Amino acid sequence: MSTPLQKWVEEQAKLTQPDNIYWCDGSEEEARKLIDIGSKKERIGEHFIFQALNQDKWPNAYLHRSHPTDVARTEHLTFVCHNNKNNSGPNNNWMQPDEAKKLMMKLSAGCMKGKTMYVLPYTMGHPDSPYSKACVQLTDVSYVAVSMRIMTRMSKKAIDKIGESADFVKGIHSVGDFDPEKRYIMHFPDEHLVWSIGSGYGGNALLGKKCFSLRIASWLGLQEGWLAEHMVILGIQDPKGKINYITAAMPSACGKTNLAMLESALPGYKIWTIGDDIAWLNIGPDGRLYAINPETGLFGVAPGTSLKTNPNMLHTLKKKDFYPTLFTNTAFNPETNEPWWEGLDGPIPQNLIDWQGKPWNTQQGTKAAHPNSRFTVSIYNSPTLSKEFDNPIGVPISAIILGGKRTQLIPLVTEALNWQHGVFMGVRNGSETTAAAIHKEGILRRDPMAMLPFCGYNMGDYFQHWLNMGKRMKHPPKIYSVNWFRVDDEGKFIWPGFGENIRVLKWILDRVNNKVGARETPLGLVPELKDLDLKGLDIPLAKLEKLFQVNPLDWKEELQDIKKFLAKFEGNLPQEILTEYESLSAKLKI
Ligand code: GTP
Ligand code: SPV
Ligand code: MN
Repeated sequence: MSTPLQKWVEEQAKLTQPDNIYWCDGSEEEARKLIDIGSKKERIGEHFIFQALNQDKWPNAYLHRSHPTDVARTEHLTFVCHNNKNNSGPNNNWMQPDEAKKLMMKLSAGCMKGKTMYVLPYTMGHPDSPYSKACVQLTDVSYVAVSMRIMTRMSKKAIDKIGESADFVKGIHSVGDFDPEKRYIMHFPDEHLVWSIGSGYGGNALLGKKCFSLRIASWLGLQEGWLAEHMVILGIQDPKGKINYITAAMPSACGKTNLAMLESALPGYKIWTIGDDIAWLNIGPDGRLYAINPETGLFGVAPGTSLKTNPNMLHTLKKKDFYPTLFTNTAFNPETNEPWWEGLDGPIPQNLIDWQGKPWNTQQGTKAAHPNSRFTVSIYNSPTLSKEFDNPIGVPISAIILGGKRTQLIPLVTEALNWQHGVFMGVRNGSETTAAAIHKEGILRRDPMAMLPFCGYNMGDYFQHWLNMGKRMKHPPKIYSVNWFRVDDEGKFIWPGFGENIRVLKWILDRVNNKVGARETPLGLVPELKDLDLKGLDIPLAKLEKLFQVNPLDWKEELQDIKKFLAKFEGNLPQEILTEYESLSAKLKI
């Protein structure tokens, strides 16, 4: 007798027609075998899937070059297919589920011919955690199988957990022929199913990540009373050794990975990493909010990563004794057999090969590494890994930070007056767009809680869910907005960022622990400059003041933009959000 899982795999094999089916067990030996296959047999275009890098300098590291059109998430090809269109909301593309399935069946028929179907059993969250979920993904490319082994807990334990049940999280993935016209990432929230074709890129292809752990999980969270969020989780240790845990939501490529592994510029403070991208938040029996990171890997942006900006990441990437680390679409130095990207320490090497495998011409003004080139590395390699990482119930959260890339208007840090005010802060969150998704860079887009591309249901209902969660907590975390990216009149960042961000975190801890006061502005509470530890920094007073400036005249356009955005959710927008909007307008006297 076959189990529902086996039957499901057989059914998919009938449709996609692979030459072989291979059930992965997540072992190290198996990963070696997959790397070997990807280095010698499987190709994308003219390149093998994996190319071994300098093993002395970058132990167990491999370079992967994607199809040239397949370099970032494709939000316009991503659909959330609820039966009722309104449940998907104005924030998602929608297709009627039967119609979406018909389309996917057509595109998938025979798509694995001549290939191996890898069956990947994994859990998101520690298998012993009451919050973890058992999942199975199918894929037809070794790159995705190896990446999933780094990013998730892939093992037979997931199969044991599923047992005879038909209730497991299903992912069907094929790179198809990489045709961007036939590329779809389809979500079926009520069936716990993600079906993706035509892309091998992270968020489109590692289906445990954004597709399940945010889009589907956020929908589960709405029904079951928890939150799935695009957030970092970290512990901040103070000079007395006390550790407070916080989370931070920031849109893609806005600094989460850097914050999660921050090397403190203040003596006595230390950061402990729990997660750099996704948090699942549950209310504990003590009325506090607890966070787990469902992932086990870091899929981080390479450009800008250096010993200066993120030394802990460089140590993570170079650590011996774990297997393996992948670099995707970075440049390559053929003389030393090393990966390279813009912003890496040292002089720019001569004769670089660009991310597409062609000699890099410095005159052309192109980047050698793709701006969204990434590394995939195990979080267990990180020297800053928290000892609570595998704690099945997670860590209690004292503060939630909401951030984005705003060159104007938004102060370095602002504390919300209460939970509802903080939720509104998150709702009006915006960011200037980056290279992590395919769209024009540098344009302001509203991105509530950094979840706009990842909320698997109507965001109006999502705002209400946040408000409800606040009411259920006896000790809700305080909420803060941060912005590392405000610029001066010359367009230069005022705040040094990176390791110096600890100064802002210290103020947040001091507030959480009732050690300092604050100054009220129309937006909320900001630090008195005397309470912000600026020792050793050399920022002129006028610029410091600019970091916290709230000029009501500048806010006119911003308020109009917020209002326009809120109007999209009419019919599902909670009254409390409108009340907060009116209150902000009144405070700014606009
Ligand atoms: P995703 O993985 O896409 O979700 O991105 P992320 O939010 O983890 O972003 P990440 O930490 O990788 O940072 C993205 C870019 O922002 C990199 O180029 C960093 O160098 C830059 N960055 C990060 N922190 C700071 C900061 O404090 N100040 C400035 N100016 N830049 C920063
Ligand atoms: C992001 O874009 O927010 C990422 C990378 O973290 S991806 O896995 O593609 O979503
Ligand atoms: Mn992300």
